[in-house]
Amino acid sequence: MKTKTAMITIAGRPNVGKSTLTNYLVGEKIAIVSNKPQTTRNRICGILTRGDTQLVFMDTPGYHRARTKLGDYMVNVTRESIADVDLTILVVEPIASIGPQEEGLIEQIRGSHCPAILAINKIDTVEKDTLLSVIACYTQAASFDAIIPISAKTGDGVEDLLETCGGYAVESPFLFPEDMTTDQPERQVMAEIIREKLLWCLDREVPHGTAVEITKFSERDNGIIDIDATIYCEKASHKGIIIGKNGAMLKKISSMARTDCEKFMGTKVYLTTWVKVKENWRDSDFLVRNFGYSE
Ligand SMILES: Nc1nc2c(ncn2[C@@H]2O[C@H](COP(=O)(O)OP(=O)(O)OP(=O)(O)O)[C@@H](O)[C@H]2O)c(=O)[nH]1
Ligand SMILES: [Mg+2]
Repeated sequence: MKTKTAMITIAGRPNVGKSTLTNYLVGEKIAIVSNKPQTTRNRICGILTRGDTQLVFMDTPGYHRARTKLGDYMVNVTRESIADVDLTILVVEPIASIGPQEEGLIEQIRGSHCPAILAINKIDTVEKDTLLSVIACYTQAASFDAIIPISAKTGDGVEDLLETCGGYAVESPFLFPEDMTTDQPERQVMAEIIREKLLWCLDREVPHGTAVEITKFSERDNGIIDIDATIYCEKASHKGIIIGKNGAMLKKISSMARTDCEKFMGTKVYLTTWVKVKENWRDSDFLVRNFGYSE
């Protein structure tokens, strides 16, 4: 069988729904999602193989003005992911005005000389008139190969998007096994699941200043998996918030995380969590790298 593949970058400002879209495209939850900006910190690869075509989607951190070393890293990941791919999907909110983040990304896409399409997401939240004005606004601003309105939440338009993506596939052997949906090691998925629950349960700077390290990941003879995880935060006061009164918050976070870890692993998981402080780690080159945020 002659096979085809395409490397496709999914870019956009924070919180537009890139990770939600990635999950919908590959049909499995492989990227964490939250209602807070800057959820994704690394390039997350999502793979979809259908018939003779393999599409490799790269979910990227939301493009923003970096204020920490971690932010610098995230913005760099996005920048590098746009260069040299078969296609970039720029995901935007259904808003008829173009912000500096979109302008910056459009500029980079242009510089890459790679094809790009626009996905206007969250169309489940707007009226048709608004959508038309968004389309008009972006049509004027840049020349995309296609503009496709979608809802990553309901799946509306996603099949259209997939079909369009397929058109950019080029003859090549498959890059990953056919049943693979992500290239992330299981450990990393577990750490990300815990970070997602931190984002869901905590407010303001607290979850943004966390990093999760899996210190133990082992399987018993009966299939049960033991996971030890350390949650790092930036301040002693944050540690108190994460643990909560009588440990209630940490218990809630761990229990939510365990449910998802079990779903992903397909087996029973024992999860033990600790909280430690690493003062302002997001501004330390060494610690940012140490927590896995490096090329
Ligand atoms: N109503 C609606 N909400 C959506 C849709 N897509 C995503 N969302 C919501 O938008 C929020 C952000 O989604 P994410 O997928 O985490 O966004 P992201 O672009 O990956 O964000 P970063 O990783 O921070 O850059 C979440 O609350 C999602 O549930 C959509 O099509 N419709
Ligand atoms: Mg994301």
